[in-house]
Amino acid sequence: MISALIYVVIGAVIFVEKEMDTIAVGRPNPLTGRPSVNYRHADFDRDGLVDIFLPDRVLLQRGGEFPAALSVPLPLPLKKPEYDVFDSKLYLRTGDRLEIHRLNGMTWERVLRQTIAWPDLLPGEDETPGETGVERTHGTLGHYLHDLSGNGVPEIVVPAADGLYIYANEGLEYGAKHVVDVYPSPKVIFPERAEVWPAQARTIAHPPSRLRFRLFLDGDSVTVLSRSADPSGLIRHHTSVWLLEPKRGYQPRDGGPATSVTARIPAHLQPCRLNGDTTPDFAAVRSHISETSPMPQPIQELVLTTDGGKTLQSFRSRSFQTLCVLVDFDGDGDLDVVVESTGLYKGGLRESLTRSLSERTLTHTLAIHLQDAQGRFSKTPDLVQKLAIKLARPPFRDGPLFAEYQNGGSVNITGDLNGDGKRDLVVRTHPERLSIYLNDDLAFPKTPSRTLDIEPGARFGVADVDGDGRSDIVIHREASLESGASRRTAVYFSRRNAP
Ligand SMILES: [Ca+2]
Ligand SMILES: [Ca+2]
Ligand SMILES: [Ca+2]
Ligand SMILES: [Ca+2]
Repeated sequence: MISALIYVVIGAVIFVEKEMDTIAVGRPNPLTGRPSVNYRHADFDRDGLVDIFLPDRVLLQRGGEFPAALSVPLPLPLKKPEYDVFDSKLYLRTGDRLEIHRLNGMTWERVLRQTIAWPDLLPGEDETPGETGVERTHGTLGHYLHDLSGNGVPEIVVPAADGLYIYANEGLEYGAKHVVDVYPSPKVIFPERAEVWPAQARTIAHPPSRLRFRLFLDGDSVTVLSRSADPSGLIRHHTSVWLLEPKRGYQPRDGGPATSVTARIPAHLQPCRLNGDTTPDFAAVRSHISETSPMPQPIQELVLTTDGGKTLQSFRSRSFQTLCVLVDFDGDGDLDVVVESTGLYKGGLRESLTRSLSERTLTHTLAIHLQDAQGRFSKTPDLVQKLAIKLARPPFRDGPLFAEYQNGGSVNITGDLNGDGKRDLVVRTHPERLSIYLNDDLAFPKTPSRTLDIEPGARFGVADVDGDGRSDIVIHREASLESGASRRTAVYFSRRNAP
């Protein structure tokens, strides 16, 4: 990790650049705006500063920096352990073993090592080496520690085919498992029609059953979300909330779960959380090519409901795929709708073609529809920002930059760069420039607050790398095979510009 320092000043924000090749930031979840990252945060050395938890090492923080000398490899007793962290302690689940380590200075001190019979892997969980045939030697970051009993010591929860396996800490070690059955009943899938002739072809298939649901743990409650199909092709979502009783072997409280069922909604809508109330929300974004106009045009449509499917709201725009359609733009805790549209197809066929063949600048519009306290999204946008995105060549002849634009990779509204709770905008407005627009009282300035340089071949992401509540900008430069250089990642840490 080479640490180069570049200070870039924008208003109340300074960017400090660091080379951090171990950090990877991918596309955000389009329905939450949360970036996908290869790390988590935890304070392993208990100094009150957030450290970076990677699948093979911990990067300790010292005053906003992650010095190379304070990169601590994770203990690796066997191949592929699943790591988790609770209260600064590192847990390793592997083979038939559990270990707990604590960081003492720069060394891991083992505080527990015991054998445990873990349940068999669920079908579909991969145990085989990757496609390259090279077995992965480092571990993965898991989420199996949950403090169900609320006593400050986590239970280990592992979903298995026959129920939820819960292992509780019983003083020195983790004790016997408790199998808790909170799963919905499996549905029978009827087999294809069987041949009756010739006799050799006759077989009786045992109808396979299928179980598909989602589980959420929160304190001592387990929420199970499952769906049932309707002859109409629509779907009902069922929610069961079980309360576990740690004192009774973690069995669910008598009287069964609290249940609710949604109205019938289109099958492609996914459960998500759009606001803080207890009614489940659903949303989906879909893209298709409209053939009704002389020139085929990309259309994106967002459909969502915040009242359990009773009413649907939809937003449709002429747009390629966008990065994210829901973010909490104003920081009130409720997600707001982002509608982007491209100016590439404006006007008639002739104008669109001329633009594709000869113009290097794309016009792009971003519109925000805020969610109100009743869970409704405003019909007319609360904010409209027009952007000009310059490519290296006209779209028809452009390569990677137009492809990036079509993938939604040029415009990112998921970050909060100055930590005020309001989303800020990062746009590649030029092949070699990122423009940053700070959200000032729910408005963006016409010209960027500041710009950062970026190579044409690099891609950018936005995520809070150091866990200070301010999003940082991450630039990944792809490796060039000829030069033999490995991928290089620069993190532009957002810092408060102290007067
Ligand atoms: Ca720390
Ligand atoms: Ca909001
Ligand atoms: Ca902000
Ligand atoms: Ca940050």
